[in-house]
Amino acid sequence: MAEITYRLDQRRKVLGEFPGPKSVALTRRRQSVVAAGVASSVPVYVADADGGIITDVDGNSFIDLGSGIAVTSVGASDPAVAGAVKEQVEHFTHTCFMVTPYESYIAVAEELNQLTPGDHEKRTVLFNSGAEAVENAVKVARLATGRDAIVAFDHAYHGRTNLTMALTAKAMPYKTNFGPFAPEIYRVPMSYPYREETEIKGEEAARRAITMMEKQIGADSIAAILIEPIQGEGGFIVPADGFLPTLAAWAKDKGVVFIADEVQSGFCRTGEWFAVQHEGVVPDIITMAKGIAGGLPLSAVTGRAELMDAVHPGGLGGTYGGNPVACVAALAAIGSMREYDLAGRAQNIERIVRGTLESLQEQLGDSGIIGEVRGRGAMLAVELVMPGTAHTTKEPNPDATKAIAAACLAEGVVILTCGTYGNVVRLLPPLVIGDELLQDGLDVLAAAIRDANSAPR
Ligand code: PLZ
Repeated sequence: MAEITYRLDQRRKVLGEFPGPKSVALTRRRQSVVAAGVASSVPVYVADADGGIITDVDGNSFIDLGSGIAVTSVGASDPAVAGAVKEQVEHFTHTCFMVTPYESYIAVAEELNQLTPGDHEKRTVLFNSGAEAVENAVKVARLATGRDAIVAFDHAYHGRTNLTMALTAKAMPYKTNFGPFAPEIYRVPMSYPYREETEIKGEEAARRAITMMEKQIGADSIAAILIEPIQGEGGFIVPADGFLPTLAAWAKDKGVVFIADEVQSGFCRTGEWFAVQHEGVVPDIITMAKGIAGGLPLSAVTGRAELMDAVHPGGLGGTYGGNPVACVAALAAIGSMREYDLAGRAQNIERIVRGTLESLQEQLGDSGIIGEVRGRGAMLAVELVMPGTAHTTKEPNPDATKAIAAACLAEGVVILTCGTYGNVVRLLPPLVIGDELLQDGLDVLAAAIRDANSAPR
């Protein structure tokens, strides 16, 4: 396997003042010009980024355990991506694939048709964002089936456009006061093993959702089931084994399109190319974005040829969809994933992270604040609960979660939170991060969790 080389020193460094004066000045400048609705979780401004490091305008170096929300899996300045982009922009930045098409779009479609699960005939269409991919997967499913209803799950996140807000579960900050929402969206229970009242197998959890679909919507009215195989924003929820395969089998039987939203979980993140592969599930349609193009905005919908090609010519598209710069970046990023075996590296990241966090959980014991350590590959999380509730009420602990993220940041570690209850710390390091740097970041996280655990209550 090829060795990864880095351009920036792969070490954490936080200077005295934090945030530094240049970042403080930029925050002030921003406040009078940037809309308040777009918030940033970290109060520093980026100067450079490479491998597992982000540097800021004041000379601090942070360990990146977020990858810009699971995007820069190959790093934020992968030489192959950077080279391909440079070369492309010197020729043409855009012509619009719907006007004067180009080869790289076709090459991305070839890659995705081959990489996504299942050996059936497939077709691909490209867009810019994850939300746009989800919107278009829904368009295809509705048109191909002639049905209206779309089923989404508790804790789901699918985007911020009107249709994808409707598909997203959490009100604040995503939906509150942004309605009215798109109609014909139905929500059914997810399999969330840690929070089930009594232990329930994946198949039973799927039956619970299926009964609801059959009784409250009617199978014949359902165009598609849309699901994140591992839920992202909702809390890195891994459904119980058997949940996804049971739903997929039911969908197949009822002529319901099974859409896997792999916007966050795709492209080696979970230790496989796609998270559905852990359970051998073959979706009819798969939505992709984030990790696909090394940081360039690109998204894709790949699906069964007969569904995708049901749409009339001109029915799908958009000015920038499959922009040529983003397409060559995707081809380069996918190349790097293969060259450096990033799926294998994600599995290695899981071993290292679990080694640290599971032993910490054991040390803190049943009365500690770690409710659960979960996830797959390099999509891992810690769910935090109130002291003494880990095995009883499992009362969420969003305050500790915020305190831990802030403590990590002050020590030079960028870490993200998520979860319906705001009580999950999630780890999404670039897959190219070095073992030592990752361990340093984890040690900082472990210390922050310990501190929160022993903080006065
Ligand atoms: N589907 C599964 O995770 C984006 C959103 C962050 P876009 N997740 C990060 C935020 O607060 O906006 C996401 C996802 C899944 C769809 C999306 C939407 O992708 O590229 O943000 O539109």
